[in-house]
Amino acid sequence: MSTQTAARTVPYKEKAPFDYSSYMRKGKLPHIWCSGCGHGIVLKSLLRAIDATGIQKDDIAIVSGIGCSSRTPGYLDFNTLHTLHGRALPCATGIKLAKPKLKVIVVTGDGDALAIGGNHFIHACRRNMDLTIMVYNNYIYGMTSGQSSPTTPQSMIATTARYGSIEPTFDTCTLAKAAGATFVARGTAYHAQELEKTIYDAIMHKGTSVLDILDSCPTYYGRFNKFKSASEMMEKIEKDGTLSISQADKLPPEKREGKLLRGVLHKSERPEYCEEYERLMEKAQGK
Ligand SMILES: Cc1ncc(C[n+]2csc(CCOP(=O)(O)OP(=O)(O)O)c2C)c(N)n1
Repeated sequence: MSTQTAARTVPYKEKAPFDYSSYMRKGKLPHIWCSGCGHGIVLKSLLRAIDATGIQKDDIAIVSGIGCSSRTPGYLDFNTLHTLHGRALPCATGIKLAKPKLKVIVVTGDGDALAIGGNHFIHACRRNMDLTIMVYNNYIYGMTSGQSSPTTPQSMIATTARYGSIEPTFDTCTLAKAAGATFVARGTAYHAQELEKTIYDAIMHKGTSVLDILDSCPTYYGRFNKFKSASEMMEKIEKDGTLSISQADKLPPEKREGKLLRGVLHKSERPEYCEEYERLMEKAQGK
């Protein structure tokens, strides 16, 4: 077999490099994230997805709680709100009710969304308000130095689980679907282009969309659990530990064992909360 690259029959479609800077508050840089952290990759996928929607910056609000991932809105040139730990969703709910025309995107960590904010999370899913909830799932509390979170896998080491966590984990997607979210998907920082498409679909969905985004914290989770490098960690967890739905469909059950699925896992239609609320107000006003 020839080792030469076959002549390219279809020419590359020249694409101008994406201009992230038009969406950034450059004065807020440098960012706080450690080298090897996946949060920056997710930020870039988010910006490309927003750009593809064609929604204007002023028509978008990005809301976060507290944590490394929750620092994202501070770097972005949209309407942004950095709130309290676990309270991104109630604040986002208030914004959406007051300004239903805004596209509200919530950026939250696994600790922020599913531990201290867990109750808000299930009720946001239940209401089906048009919110895009991006859970940056790095299996740990990154900002406060690696305590275990509701997604820390069993037997893995955290600051508060020195001999391995014994707690069963939440599966963000199963939880979101059970609580009533009408769009549930999973992506990873490793599969950045696929993630961009999934974020785009989530933003375009009317109703509560939840994205479980597998991400990495090499500084704490990686170091504690003896991953040799940030890239090894990403490859083992995000690349080898997941399968796209289309890949999984072609595999026998034993080859899918232990792998998390990527892609849109659930999609349904239900009345959106703000539209229902609008109807209720009209009824109350006798219209
Ligand atoms: C009420 C309250 N409790 C605890 C904290 C401390 N705290 C700040 S960030 C954080 C965890 C962040 O973890 P996560 O949400 O998973 O985001 P990551 O930093 O991993 O991106 C905690 C416990 C706080 N700021 N406020």
